[in-house]
Amino acid sequence: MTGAQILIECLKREGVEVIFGYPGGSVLPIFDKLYDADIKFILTRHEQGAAHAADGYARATGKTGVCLATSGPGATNLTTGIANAYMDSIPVVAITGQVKSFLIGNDAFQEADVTGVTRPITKHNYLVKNVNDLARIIREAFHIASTGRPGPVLIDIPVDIQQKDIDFIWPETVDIRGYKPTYIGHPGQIKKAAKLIAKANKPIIYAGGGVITSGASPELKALAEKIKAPVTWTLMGIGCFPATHELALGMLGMHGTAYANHATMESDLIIAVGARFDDRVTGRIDKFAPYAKVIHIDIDPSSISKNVKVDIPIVGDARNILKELLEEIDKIPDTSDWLKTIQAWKRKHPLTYQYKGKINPQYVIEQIDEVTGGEAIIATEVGQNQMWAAQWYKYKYPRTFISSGGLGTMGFGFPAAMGAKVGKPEKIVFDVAGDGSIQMNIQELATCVCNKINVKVAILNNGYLGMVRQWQELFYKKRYSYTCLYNPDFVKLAESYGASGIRVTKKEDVRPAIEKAIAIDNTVFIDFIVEPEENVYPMVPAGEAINRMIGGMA
Ligand SMILES: Cc1ncc(C[n+]2csc(CCOP(=O)(O)OP(=O)(O)O)c2C)c(N)n1
Ligand SMILES: [Mg+2]
Repeated sequence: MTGAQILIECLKREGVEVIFGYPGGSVLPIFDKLYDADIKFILTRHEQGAAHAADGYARATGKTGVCLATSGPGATNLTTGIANAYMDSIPVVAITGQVKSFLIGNDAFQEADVTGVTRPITKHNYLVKNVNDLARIIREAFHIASTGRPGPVLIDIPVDIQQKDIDFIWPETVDIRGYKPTYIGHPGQIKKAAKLIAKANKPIIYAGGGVITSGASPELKALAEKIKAPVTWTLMGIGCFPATHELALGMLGMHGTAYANHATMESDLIIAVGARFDDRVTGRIDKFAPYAKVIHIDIDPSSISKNVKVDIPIVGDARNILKELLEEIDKIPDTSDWLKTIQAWKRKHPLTYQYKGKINPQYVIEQIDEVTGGEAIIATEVGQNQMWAAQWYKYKYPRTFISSGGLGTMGFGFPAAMGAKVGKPEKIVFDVAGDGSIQMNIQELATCVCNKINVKVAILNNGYLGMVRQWQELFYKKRYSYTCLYNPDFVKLAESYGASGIRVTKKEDVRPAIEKAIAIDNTVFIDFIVEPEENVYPMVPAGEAINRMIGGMA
């Protein structure tokens, strides 16, 4: 078999159902084999779209996403998508063509040092130098991407390696020296944690994306209910605990709820599960949760005590550890006063907004929630749209909120929604978009239409790079430096691609438009003309403690 055939055979054996990608000179042998392979290939219109689609597919399904691009510009176009998956710990295998082996380092046509470029943004990467290593490398790549703390792995394959003929040997097992993630938590640490929990009066569970990755939502819910602790979550943790649950506090941090931030600051015990105390969560670090002891459950030992000093670290898989912890806890703390205080905060300081004559973006999200009954998959772009989608939709299940957390990549949402829809065709998939962000990968309209990938894009069209404008309004004396947008006619633009477009300017038309968009059997852009200078509140100004919120509690 040739290297290209080996690649396709290995992908099939790894269970790959779909590849997102774009062709070019250095991957012609692979594309020739794809021509009649029984793996679905989706031709995106930009390699960045392919990387984000593979990422969105992985987030929605829990499987490893795969993208493929040619050498040089194809590969460098993947890099934002790779960095995005890296920051959010998403399993993606990126395959790139490379110039012929003997030309590497020669400034050959379309040569880029892709393993060099992607070293700091991949969990691991490979340049295949010998075709005999190819099958082993592919197996290792899938293993590394999907185990431990997941992440993207890149395989760079020179054209001559793709063409070389050898006997195919499938490595039955994977054994990588120096890579043995810990899954089982230390029993002594789990015992200590149980003891600390028994003594707490104001515990809080702080859950992150790791809960979703490890499939630990049922155990998390069982823990919260057993010890009667309120649960707050990060942007990446959205969906890990039902937003409608009485113990739910919503998201914490810069645009978290007032009660989540106050509960965190007042708590005497933080049980952190699969979260990493990101600066958008902690705010000013030396003022963060001054009374709290911290239990930190995480599969990545390098996350522990990185930002916040941890009293009881437990390294391992969140689901395993929560199961053990649940068995270990026999004494239940008395949290009744604590829950009463929090209930009062929740009643007094809910998320709110005011109607000023134009459509409120928050209202659009509420209506999408009501129409879909909280059952849709919601992808987002980055900016205000993302925060409103995080705040106002009531997520009930893991893997239903797909958003660029760590990297904050404008242009992620639309191709990610496309990938999610490919992985979960039975679901209604929305991309909640900004008028700025949507233009960063708008070319993927063609991919959606050609492949009948039916995605609904709700553009919260405020005519601004809204989140940046909000910072300029609040911290730069309203000097709106290059944040006002001149936009195309999104309805006509969608139609020109063969998609559908709806424009909505009045509040009473919001819900019917959402219903109509869902009923249309096509990709739809809904252009919601919203209040241009609406802000996302509450807001913790950068560098402040998280209970010092604008629009929060006094
Ligand atoms: C690729 C990229 N470039 C720049 C930024 C900085 N940035 C963050 S939010 C934002 C504005 C986004 O505008 P829009 O998509 O219209 O969303 P809105 O905030 O108005 O909802 C910008 C420019 C970014 N996050 N990503
Ligand atoms: Mg905008």
